[in-house]
Amino acid sequence: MGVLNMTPDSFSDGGSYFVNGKPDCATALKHAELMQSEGAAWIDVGGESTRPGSEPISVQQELDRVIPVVEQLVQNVNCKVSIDTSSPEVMLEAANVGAALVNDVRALKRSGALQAVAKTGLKVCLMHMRGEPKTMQHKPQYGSVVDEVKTFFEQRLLACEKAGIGQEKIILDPGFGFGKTLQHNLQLLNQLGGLAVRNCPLLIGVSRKSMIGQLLNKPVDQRVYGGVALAAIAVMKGIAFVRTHDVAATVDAIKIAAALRDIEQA
Ligand code: 9MG
Repeated sequence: MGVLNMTPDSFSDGGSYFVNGKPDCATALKHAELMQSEGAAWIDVGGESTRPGSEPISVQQELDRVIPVVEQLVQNVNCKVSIDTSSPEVMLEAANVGAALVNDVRALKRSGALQAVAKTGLKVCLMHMRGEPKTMQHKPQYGSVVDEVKTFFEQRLLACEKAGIGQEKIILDPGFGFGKTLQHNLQLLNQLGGLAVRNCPLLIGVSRKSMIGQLLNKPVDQRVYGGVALAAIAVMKGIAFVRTHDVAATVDAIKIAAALRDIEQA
């Protein structure tokens, strides 16, 4: 899953698809076509930054940033389109113009979000986040991060079931870097195989994140190899989807990891 952030302030690609301070569909489309040619099966379009410390934006701002782009991608790119949002209004509009998945870092906890996904029948990725982006990295604490994420998944699956969202529609994501220290992220990575709940596939997003910076002491623009290594390890541990800014390198690595994972034992 390739990342396309229609934001001026995301930590890695913020402002990349803005021209004269405005979101630009043509630049976004070009980058999506590149990611498709590099092997992306999905493009994840987001309009609100969720980096630590980021400020929320209005629903109208979010709609203006993402809906024209989702529409263009659905019509012109041979990838499925995912909408990265927590706002029910954006979910409904994105579904209207052809999005196939809702990627929600708040796991459909915002008022009306469960109902919006149930109404559209879209697939959904439910991500674990402790707190909100503005404050989530202020000393996050857990008894056992693995147990707490798993319990969270079970609770959100129950909420989805009650809202009429079928289990076959659901992907789960432990939310690397969302209210977690480096130790928490490493514990989750180590125990990825044990996080699966009710056979739902797992997705991870690690590319260019601060855990790579902390481990390698490298700035955002030098974290590709670290992200590729994490993606390969995650695939070896059974992950089904990888969300990444670095599609070409990640696709190569995960093909090799998947071949090794799936080899029949003699
Ligand atoms: C929007 N976004 C940023 N990081 C992410 C991650 O790790 N997973 C998912 N599902 N979405 C993310």
